Amino acid sequence: MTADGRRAVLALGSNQGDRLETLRGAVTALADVQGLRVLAVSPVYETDPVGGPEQPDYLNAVVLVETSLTPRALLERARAAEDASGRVRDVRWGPRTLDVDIIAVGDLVVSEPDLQVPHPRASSRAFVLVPWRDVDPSAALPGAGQVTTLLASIDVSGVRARPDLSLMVPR
Ligand code: A4P
Ligand code: MG
Repeated sequence: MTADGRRAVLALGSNQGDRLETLRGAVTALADVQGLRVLAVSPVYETDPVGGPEQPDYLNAVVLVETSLTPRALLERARAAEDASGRVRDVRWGPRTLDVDIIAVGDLVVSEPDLQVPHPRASSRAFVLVPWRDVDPSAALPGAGQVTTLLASIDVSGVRARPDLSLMVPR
């Protein structure tokens, strides 16, 4: 499917249920969205939970897409993928079957109560930046700088490669 438009970066996280299957389902769900094409999927990392209550480790990955959708339409699709994974929304930063965060959409800036793009916490989150650098070593977070530079000043010790787990770009 073609989807002329902007490059966008989506971050996936799961720490409940069959985490890998959930991430696979999310990539498939995103690939099925009209007006969105999956360009690349990062390696999978197992990560220490950041914030929230005590909770299990996450699997995290990043998906690069090309999309003609607006950030708001992307948010709707992201929420649909979260809901399809059986996610229940209770505690902020609490455990979840699936979290899909919109990290960046081209150079767009959105600042609304329920949608901020670029994602306001991405610049300090190793579980986003490490897999993002893997799929795009020259990536930059609009307003914050090069991903490699951001990574040089944060702790990445809670982010562990899981080369035994992998996601694929759907055909
Ligand atoms: N929202 C606003 N901007 C965005 C955006 N750019 N992308 C709003 C996605 N959502 C955005 O999110 C709450 C609301 O944020 C959404 O309804 C949407 O309107 P949520 O997913 O329902 O709840 P949440 O994820 O608990 O809150 P939040 O603030 O999105 O948390 P984060 O920042 O997503 O952090 N530790 C590890 N190791 N790995 C993780 O993946 N994830 C989180 C969640 C915490 N700790 C983690 C991980
Ligand atoms: Mg979220």
